[in-house]
Amino acid sequence: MINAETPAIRHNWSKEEILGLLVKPFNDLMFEAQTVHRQNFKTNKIQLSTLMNIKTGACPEDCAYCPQSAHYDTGVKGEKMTSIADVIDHAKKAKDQGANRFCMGAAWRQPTDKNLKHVIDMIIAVKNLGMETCVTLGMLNQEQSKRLADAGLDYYNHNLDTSPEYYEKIISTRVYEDRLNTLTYVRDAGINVCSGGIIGMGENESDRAGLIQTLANLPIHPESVPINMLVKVEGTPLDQVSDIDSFDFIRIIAASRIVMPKSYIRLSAGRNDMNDEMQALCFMAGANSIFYGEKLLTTSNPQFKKDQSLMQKLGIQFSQHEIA
Ligand code: SAM
Ligand code: DTB
Ligand code: SF4
Repeated sequence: MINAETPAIRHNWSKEEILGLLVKPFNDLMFEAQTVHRQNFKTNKIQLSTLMNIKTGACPEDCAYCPQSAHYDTGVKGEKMTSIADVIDHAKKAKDQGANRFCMGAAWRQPTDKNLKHVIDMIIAVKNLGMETCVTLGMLNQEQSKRLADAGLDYYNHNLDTSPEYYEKIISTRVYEDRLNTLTYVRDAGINVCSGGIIGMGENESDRAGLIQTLANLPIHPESVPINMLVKVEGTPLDQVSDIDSFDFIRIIAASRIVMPKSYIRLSAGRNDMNDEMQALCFMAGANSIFYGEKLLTTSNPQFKKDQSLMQKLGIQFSQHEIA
């Protein structure tokens, strides 16, 4: 622990302040982020979430990054919902490998009430294995959020994805306000909020700052903030977008850590395109969670063994008790 006064949690960040963080000399930014990290979390420990797609493809939404949208020809076929037995199998394997949270995703705009009943059965089955649960099912209304809370759901993932201004360049089938409303219903129902975004979709520096600012100025910070690096999938409108500079991505992690000091910052999609050194710098910048398991939803993620070896090299432990 660094012996410094812990600054108050703020919800009034200006875009200029966040842009100011993003252009600091790299080492100064890293030092500040690591200091904030050590004031709020145990060092050398990360939280592990394993993902499973419980409903693949044929999604009516047109999110320009997404291989599961029915609007693009990506080779991902629409499938029926998976069975509970399959979910239990995957969750057991994830637990055996050391994950403490199991996240189930569905390619829906919004679940129907019948869909939700199946998901609730899955949540109960995974909780019975002693794991934390997270689901990401698209937009929810108040009533659906309450049903999930009553089932004992621990986290709901719903990403803001980008800045309010850039959003309409990425999705036309819903508006930013819809996303914010879902986050409000989830928060009000008493479920932990998991919300972050994607970097590398052709957005500019101001959009990146705008995403972090919107997350940091929510009335309560999301407990979990996934920062995804775009996985470019052939057939999506973004498959030819230019690569993001690695240092710019690491800076986003550091700025997120500084403005949301008590949130878990998850180094999310895109790790297969990062070398060990880049990931190590992301952990130094304050990332303390990863998606752990060979697959994300439809694309690949590092093998369990590869992550275990990286954590060993870095002296990082998998733990459920990371709060200082
Ligand atoms: N359909 C639901 C929804 O959109 O909320 C849940 C599943 S959706 C695939 C969950 C999140 O995955 C998206 O909000 C987005 O942030 C992320 N995602 C999807 N495709 C991605 C890609 N190609 N690269 C990085 N992140 C991606
Ligand atoms: C999140 O922020 N990233 C995850 C999870 N939440 C659901 C999904 C990443 C998906 C990457 C593309 C794919 O595998 O389809
Ligand atoms: Fe559908 Fe979610 Fe993909 Fe958008 S991100 S197309 S809502 S699965």
